[in-house]
Amino acid sequence: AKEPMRVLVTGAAGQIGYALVPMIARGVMLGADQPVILHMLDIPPAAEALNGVKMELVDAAFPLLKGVVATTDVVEACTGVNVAVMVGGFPRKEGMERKDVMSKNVSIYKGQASALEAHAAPNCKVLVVANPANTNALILKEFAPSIPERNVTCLTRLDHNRALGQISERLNVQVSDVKNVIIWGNHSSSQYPDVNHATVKTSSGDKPVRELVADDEWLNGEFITTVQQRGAAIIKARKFSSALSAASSACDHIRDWVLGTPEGTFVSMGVYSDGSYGVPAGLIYSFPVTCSGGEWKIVQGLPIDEFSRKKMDATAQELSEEKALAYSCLE
Ligand code: NAX
Repeated sequence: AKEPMRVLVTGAAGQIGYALVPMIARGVMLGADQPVILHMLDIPPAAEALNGVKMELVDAAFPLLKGVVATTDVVEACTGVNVAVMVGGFPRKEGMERKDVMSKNVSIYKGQASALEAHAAPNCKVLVVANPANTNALILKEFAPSIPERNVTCLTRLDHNRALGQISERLNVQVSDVKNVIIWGNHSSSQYPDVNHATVKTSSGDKPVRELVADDEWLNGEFITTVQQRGAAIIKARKFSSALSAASSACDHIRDWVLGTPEGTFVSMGVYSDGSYGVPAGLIYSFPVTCSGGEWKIVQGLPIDEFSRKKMDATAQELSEEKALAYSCLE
């Protein structure tokens, strides 16, 4: 039998946490043969709720779940973890300035970076979900210099999956037959959902999405805005933000990273830019990646047209501004 892996979920008493921890305990994230020990962190006002989640995990009697740590102590939470899913953060409240929200999150991510650096297992893989996800991940990377930069990522897989979902609905095909959409850039409404390399599996082989949809106006317009604005549409409908889809895509992100992407398929991950595709190095930016042996690699050599170039640059620009704002909070 495999040794259990320790998985940290911060913000575990929140709504994404509530959807995510049972998925992890059922093997959705790391595989049906991989035992797990869950480490759940939240802040003192949520301690009682967190304990309630722990009670439910016990009650669910998950065969793969070999232990649960529920704590408000960041050091205890981070100790020995192999995977860290950072869902906790400070949400933007009505009337708050961008800088104030940024400042709260910078201080949270700076502190949690140090705890992970000092106490996590070597080679711990980190996924930041909490917004502003790319910039929180960047701060975490900066303040955990001994964690390899390739190990710090942020979630844009939800946006990626939303794009697959929109194409599948439009063409009335199975979502599992659609692949290779790309989310470029920030997990914000400036992101660029790109279908130029996406295909659909048909009885006569893989066909380009552009050819099958045959409506560039929709693909360059409503499709993009629907994906960009999907989070807001969910809030409007549900009165709460996306939780089950966020949790599911966080599992997809880690599973593909650890266990690999299928041959010929790429996925979107927010990773530390090395300057690929003319994206400024030193930003956490969402790229198309393939994964193998526990490592991601940016897909190289995709042709980029002028329309895409502009959108990729605009979201990079927004990330550079967020980075500057985050750094100004450190002064
Ligand atoms: P909730 O407010 O339900 O839960 C957040 C939890 O984090 C709360 O229990 C809170 O007590 C806890 N928390 C706050 N500060 C903490 C700290 N310093 N350490 C540990 N825990 C702390 O929000 P939820 O709907 O679960 O969303 C969580 C985060 O995910 C938000 O930042 C949200 O914006 C972000 N999202 C990111 C998505 C993505 O695709 N990257 C999509 C979904 C979601 O909107």
